[in-house]
Amino acid sequence: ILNDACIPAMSEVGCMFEEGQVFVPEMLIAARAMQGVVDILRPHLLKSGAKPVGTIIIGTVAGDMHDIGKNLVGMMLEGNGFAVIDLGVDVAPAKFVAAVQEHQPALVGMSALLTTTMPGIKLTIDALDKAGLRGSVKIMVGGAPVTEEFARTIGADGFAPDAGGAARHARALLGLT
Ligand code: B1M
Repeated sequence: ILNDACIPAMSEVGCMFEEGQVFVPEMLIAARAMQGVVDILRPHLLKSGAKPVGTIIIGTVAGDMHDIGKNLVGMMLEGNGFAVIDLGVDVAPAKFVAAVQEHQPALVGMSALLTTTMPGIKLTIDALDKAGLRGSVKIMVGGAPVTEEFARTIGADGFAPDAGGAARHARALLGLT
């Protein structure tokens, strides 16, 4: 349902926005419709039977309000046995740092949907580094404009193009394959 219908439909909405055929209110309507679908699918996505295997903190970086993809990633991670702490959207580097200090997760996942907010991922990695926490967590990044090459350039440990890939990659990064 997500891969064959909802996600392609969202891409179509994005293209129409780029072409000036629809505007922010229509994008919001599309986002609400998708959230409605996700709410219905949630119990099915979470069915897995896996035991808790570690804690992961996720969030959308500073300045960025997009959360549908991040929420899906969170659900897939939960479905794969992780305890997920979701910091929400517009998460400043200092908030990621405080959450890592408090919860001591195995992995931090960051989402960015805007080219203008992608640098926020690097700023967060730098802040974790400065706080002496970079060595204690793996970092995975994603979001429509984020690429594997970008992830490598900014010093992340991993990148995943979609929610299913994020769950698989998180397990691999933590040696749980
Ligand atoms: Co926005 N928006 N938006 N928007 N919006 C995009 C991203 C855009 C590409 C549309 C376009 O122009 N074609 C464009 C960005 C252009 C750019 O940066 N180059 C854009 C813009 C410009 C804007 C505003 C600036 C518009 C304005 O106000 N003028 C504004 C910015 C607000 C802000 O954040 N500060 C804005 C606002 C909004 C809404 C609020 C209206 C709404 C978001 C609602 C919400 O999220 N609650 C919205 C929407 C819906 C979109 C599009 C249409 C759809 C995004 C989406 O939900 N996709 C989007 C167009 C597009 O992406 N084609 C667009 C479905 C979702 C399942 O996919 O998020 O990519 P995605 O997540 C995937 C993967 O990327 C991956 O897994 C997910 C599941 O498969 N993934 C990860 C995501 N995070 C991951 C993390 C991981 C691993 C994988 O590891 C941790």
